[in-house]
Amino acid sequence: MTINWYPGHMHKTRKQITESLNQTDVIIELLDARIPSSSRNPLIDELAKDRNRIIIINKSDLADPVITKKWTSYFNTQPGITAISMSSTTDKNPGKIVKMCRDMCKDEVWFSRRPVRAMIAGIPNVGKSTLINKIVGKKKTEVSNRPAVTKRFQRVSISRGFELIDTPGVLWPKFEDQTVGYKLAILGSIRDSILDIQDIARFAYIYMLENYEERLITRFKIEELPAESQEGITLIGRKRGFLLKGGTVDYDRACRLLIQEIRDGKLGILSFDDVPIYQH
Ligand SMILES: Nc1nc2c(ncn2[C@@H]2O[C@H](COP(=O)(O)OP(=O)(O)OP(=O)(O)O)[C@@H](O)[C@H]2O)c(=O)[nH]1
Ligand SMILES: [Mg+2]
Repeated sequence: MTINWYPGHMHKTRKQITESLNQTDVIIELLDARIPSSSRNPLIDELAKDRNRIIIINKSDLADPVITKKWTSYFNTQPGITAISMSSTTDKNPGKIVKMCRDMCKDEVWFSRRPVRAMIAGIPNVGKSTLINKIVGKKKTEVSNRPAVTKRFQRVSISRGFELIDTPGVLWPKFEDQTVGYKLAILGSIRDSILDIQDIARFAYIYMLENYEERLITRFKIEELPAESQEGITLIGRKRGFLLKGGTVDYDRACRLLIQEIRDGKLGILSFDDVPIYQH
């Protein structure tokens, strides 16, 4: 997969994060609970080290709760990290994040008598702006189910003495592991317009076949799933009646459908990243 997934605005955002750091008390890194490892930007990790930091494993409503719990425990064993999992869209008490931030830096900020500032960072489409709206209880930031919606830094006052900073999603220039790129593409953190959607769908099909075969069978009502991805996706298209003139299957449409249904949770809760083995 060769795509340009590090456009200019991401470079700019990275620079802006670095510049804003000395006015930031807490860095909150948002991850996608379905891919807690693949959605972790090493650049943010590097910038956040030695800082007050929180990791939020967001979109937990779309991931396997048992695996999410293991990931939360794992991150909490890492030095300097406090991790929690939540769902920005359904959480009943988003104010707990404010309390966590305040508790983390109360001594430092009391001394300087200025508002506590927490920056929300992460890759595109993980729910950064949604979380801010949820905490403030109003639609203060733009939200949409596509990557790179937030274009600039935005400071949102939450209460007297507390501010959240929304930032544009940022990726990193090169993935060491190609499967990371595929997972980010499947779950909507890379713009579809720069992706080879058929290539991504083939990866998704094989991944689902190997890890969640029953889900594919139930969702698409196919008893015998072909081992070959193109054949399998074509069959999905046929089942859905995606036919072109002359009766051939609209393969491209079938590819898009498969990816969209995975993204929307139509194939059930999914966890794509394995938890590392670590010492408790
Ligand atoms: N199911 C579910 N959807 C969520 C959750 N949080 C956010 N979303 C959805 O994810 C999509 C992206 O949310 P945004 O808040 O725009 O994401 P962002 O991280 O600000 O994205 P960029 O600004 O593009 O970097 C929207 O459709 C949200 O409704 C969550 O916890 N669960
Ligand atoms: Mg945003």
